[in-house]
Amino acid sequence: MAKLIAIDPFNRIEGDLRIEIEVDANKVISARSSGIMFRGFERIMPGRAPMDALVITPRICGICSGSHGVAASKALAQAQGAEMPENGFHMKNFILGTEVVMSHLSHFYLLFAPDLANPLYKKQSVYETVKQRFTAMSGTSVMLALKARQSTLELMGLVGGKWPNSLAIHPTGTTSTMNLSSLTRAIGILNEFRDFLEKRFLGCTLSEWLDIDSLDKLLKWHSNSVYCESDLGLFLTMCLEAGLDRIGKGPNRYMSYGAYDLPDGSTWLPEGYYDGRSRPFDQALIKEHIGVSFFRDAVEARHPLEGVTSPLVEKKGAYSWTKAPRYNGKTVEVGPLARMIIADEPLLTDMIHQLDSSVMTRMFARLREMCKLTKEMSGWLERINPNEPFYGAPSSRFAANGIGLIEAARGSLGHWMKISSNLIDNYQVVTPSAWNMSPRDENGQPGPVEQALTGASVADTNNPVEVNLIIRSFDPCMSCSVH
Ligand code: NFE
Ligand code: MG
Repeated sequence: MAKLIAIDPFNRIEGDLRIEIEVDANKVISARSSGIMFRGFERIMPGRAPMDALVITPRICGICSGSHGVAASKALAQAQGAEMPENGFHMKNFILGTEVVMSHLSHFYLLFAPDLANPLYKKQSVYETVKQRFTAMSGTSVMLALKARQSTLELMGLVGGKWPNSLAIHPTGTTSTMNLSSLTRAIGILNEFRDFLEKRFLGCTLSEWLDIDSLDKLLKWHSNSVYCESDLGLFLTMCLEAGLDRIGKGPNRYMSYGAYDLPDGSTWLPEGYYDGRSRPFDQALIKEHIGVSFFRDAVEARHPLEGVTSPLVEKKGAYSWTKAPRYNGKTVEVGPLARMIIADEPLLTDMIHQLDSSVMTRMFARLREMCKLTKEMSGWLERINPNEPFYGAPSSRFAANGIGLIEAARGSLGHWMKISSNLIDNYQVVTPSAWNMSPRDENGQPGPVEQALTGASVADTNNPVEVNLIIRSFDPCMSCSVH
């Protein structure tokens, strides 16, 4: 007989998540993901001056406030037709990059890896080492990662003035500036962080690691006794021995808004949609469904510019405060794996072809991105010119609506702002975790995590570690999800 298991609250994630799974003969036969609180940021915004978005929306989340700031600033810039000096691009990219790197590092060491020290994995050959390094709050690598995380916070202070909720991010650039001394300090801190990655996380240089461009080369790297003892090497051993390459298959449709705008109009990471083939991305195809979400509306699915946020606690059949965003009516996965596939990153593209989407590929994409970003960020620092402006003249005139689409740590983040008479008329936010943690849509299609859980084997229903790992591989943030 099927057994219903509710995990509520789900621990070691951002915000409050309830997961319900139905398990029959040790297999998950259905899953429900619920955002269990209403926060109402979209209700706070109407009637306010548009620039208030820079102060209010970062408060949606304690871990990705900079990302919301950058998205809001981009929406405002579009609404004003604002221009930004070159330094503004590099500063905002550096702030966003630092936040993403910090988030990926925290996710791996503080949120994800402690599950590998679960007694379920006692039989794995590296269990004792895993336990010693990754046990929550006391693992030897966890303690070093905390120190490395601290250095990313120092970087945030230097470049963004403070974190969380930097006030330096504006449509026309940043009100924080850098001089030779702060630039030198930032380069030093970034080098220290890189040192942690090379010595502890990778066991090889960043360049050696980034040169690995296929699964074959990854396995060859892993067969070297030096590398397989690094934290990443150990993680790979666990993935292969515990079968993390075979659980957590997502919808295999991926989306990225593209990110890290560059002064020449290009982006460092491309936008795109992938469903087995690369296709152009069109934001007009996004709609949010509310069929099983606690919201009232005469219309089931709307484009965010026309979005309505009207809470309805007693709604029959509803089980989540998260709306269900869909692209062209389809469930899509967002996040580092989506970004790496859409950017045609060689290692992840090969892994996805040979291994399919799984806990392992999703985690490797995130960790790959952390390393790629760390390298790229040095370049952005070098391009900052302390003798040039960081900030263009502000304006209080808003001639159009604004859409700010960026890639936050967990995936595609969009702010849609409708303006009338220089005031906000409607403000809709669609977060990465709304995409990945969404409940069913009006057509009954489960969200990506619900889908990834369905079909998973659970060895011990009293200790469903596989379920934890599948959910955590998406790095959910429910504060963002319900905003
Ligand atoms: Ni609250 Fe966030 C990121 C955003 S996830 S962490 O990354 O937006 O939905
Ligand atoms: Mg929203």
